[in-house]
Amino acid sequence: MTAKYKEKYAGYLRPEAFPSTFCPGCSHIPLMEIVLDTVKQMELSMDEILFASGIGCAAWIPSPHYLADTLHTLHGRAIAFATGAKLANPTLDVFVISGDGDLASIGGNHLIHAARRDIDMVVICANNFIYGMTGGQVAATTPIGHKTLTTPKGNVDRPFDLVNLVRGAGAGFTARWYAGMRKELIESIVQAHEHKGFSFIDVISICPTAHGRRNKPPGTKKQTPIEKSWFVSKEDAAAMSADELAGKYVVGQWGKLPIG
Ligand SMILES: Cc1ncc(C[n+]2csc(CCOP(=O)(O)OP(=O)(O)O)c2C)c(N)n1
Ligand SMILES: [Mg+2]
Repeated sequence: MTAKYKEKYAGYLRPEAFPSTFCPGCSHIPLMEIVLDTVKQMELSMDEILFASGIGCAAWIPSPHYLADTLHTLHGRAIAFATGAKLANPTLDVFVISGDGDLASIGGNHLIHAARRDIDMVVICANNFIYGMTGGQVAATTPIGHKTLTTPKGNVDRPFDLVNLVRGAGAGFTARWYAGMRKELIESIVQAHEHKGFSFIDVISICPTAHGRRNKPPGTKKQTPIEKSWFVSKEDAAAMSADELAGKYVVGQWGKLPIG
């Protein structure tokens, strides 16, 4: 941690958590900073926020890095713990920051039911398409055809569209961005925090170590298949056919779906 970085995040990051365990090139790092930059911009006190996470590399974003109260919980159970904390202290600002495996695979039931019950919290999913921390096994978010530790010939199962899953379950605020879309992410985190009820942000995150190196385009040194052409705004997507949208990730913000 450089002196400049230490100064920038004094009161927000724990210097003793550095050097961090994140690999070089991991997008969980900019996401870790973007959430703090947004907290600063909103002038929220770190003393009045609870950050909950489960288990995984993404779960390390708040704990041990953030200088705040953190709940580093059981795998898949961050939302359950966060719900309990919110019920016990409704004035608490509750943020859950965890991975796609944690929130949507083992924790999928907690995710959809917290959305259905409209529990007032902000859930940020660092979605790197795999179980990164344990070596890169296939997850409920792995794109079709992508190679993982457990699908060496390519994943054959349809992945969850996390925004549509959570929106279908009842969430009133949902968004999806790539971790490099800093401005958009900050704006969505502000709006998610202002939204009274369940908010969910799907953040596509590069994992060079466990996902990128198995799926990099042939002939390049890039450690990820993720590129700008993957992302289509929801406005542009509205004019595209299902075939044109195959393999794309629609980015933007969405409100509540009507029941029925
Ligand atoms: C009950 C239980 N099952 C499995 C594990 C092993 N495990 C730890 S983290 C993890 C996956 C984490 O993936 P994700 O949430 O996507 O985070 P990432 O590491 O990709 O950022 C798994 C399967 C565990 N710790 N506990
Ligand atoms: Mg993951």
